[in-house]
Amino acid sequence: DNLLEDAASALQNGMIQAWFQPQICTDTGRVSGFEALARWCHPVKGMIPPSAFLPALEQAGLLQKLSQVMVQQALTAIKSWDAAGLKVPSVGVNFATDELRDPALVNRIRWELDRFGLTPDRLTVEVLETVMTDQPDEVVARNITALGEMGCHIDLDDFGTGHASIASVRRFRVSRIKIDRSFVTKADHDPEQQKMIAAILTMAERLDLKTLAEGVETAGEHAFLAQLGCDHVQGFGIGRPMPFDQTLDWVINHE
Ligand code: G
Ligand code: G
Ligand code: MN
Ligand code: NA
Repeated sequence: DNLLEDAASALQNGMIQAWFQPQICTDTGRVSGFEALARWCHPVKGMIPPSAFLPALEQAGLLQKLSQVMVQQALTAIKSWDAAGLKVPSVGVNFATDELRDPALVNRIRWELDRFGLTPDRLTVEVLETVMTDQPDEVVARNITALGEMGCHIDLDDFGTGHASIASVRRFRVSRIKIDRSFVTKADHDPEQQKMIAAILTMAERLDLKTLAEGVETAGEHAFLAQLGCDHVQGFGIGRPMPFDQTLDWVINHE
């Protein structure tokens, strides 16, 4: 249909862009990274969110092309921040399970990093918890492990909503879990939320996993998470996803 064709040509024509949402280290208050999020800037309809066009790209078989574009834009952003003397350790890119099935994925990412002259630790690969079942797809498992061994950070996205086994979290060398925002909402005053977050943070610490809380909207939530030792925070209360050209001022004003 129309959306399918439009989304495909938007991707080919560079109309789908990475926006960047900041992530903060709770200890130092400094920027620890950005998450790259796809945005379709439509000339007539305005900004179209991923929920509206990801299924179309998937149907068109273009998810691999999307992650290629997102990685390139993420690495371009890092080069610009570096050139401006801003410290942004790493950028996260989201990978759908289908994209992780690509046998050429690891070589392509290695090639892109080389081309940009960047070390693998500058790229964080975000994978969904649903990928990490007890019987993961062999290619997917091999790709994630190889990316981790190469030196990329592996973020487990939406943690707490899926069914990742602890065994697979370790086997895949996950570096950090992103605690889903459903746990973070009202975490400054709701005792049930606080219990679950405390349990997740304790588990992560015992397993040597870093932690990031998603969907942090209030100063109270931020303070509670910092107090419990959550390593990083991300959310509208810190900064909304923004186009690249706003990120430099954002980092300068923040630091
Ligand atoms: O940006 P927003 O909150 O609307 O994102 C909605 C969903 O789309 C999130 O689950 C996010 O992970 C996903 N998403 C955003 N950008 C990308 C992308 O470049 N690739 C993939 N596979 N998913 C993305
Ligand atoms: O699934 P993933 O974590 O990749 O999705 C990230 C999505 O969450 C993005 O679409 C982003 O716009 C959204 N998001 C980020 N911070 C907040 C927040 O503080 N509140 C809400 N409601 N959504 C957020
Ligand atoms: Mn994500
Ligand atoms: Na998430």
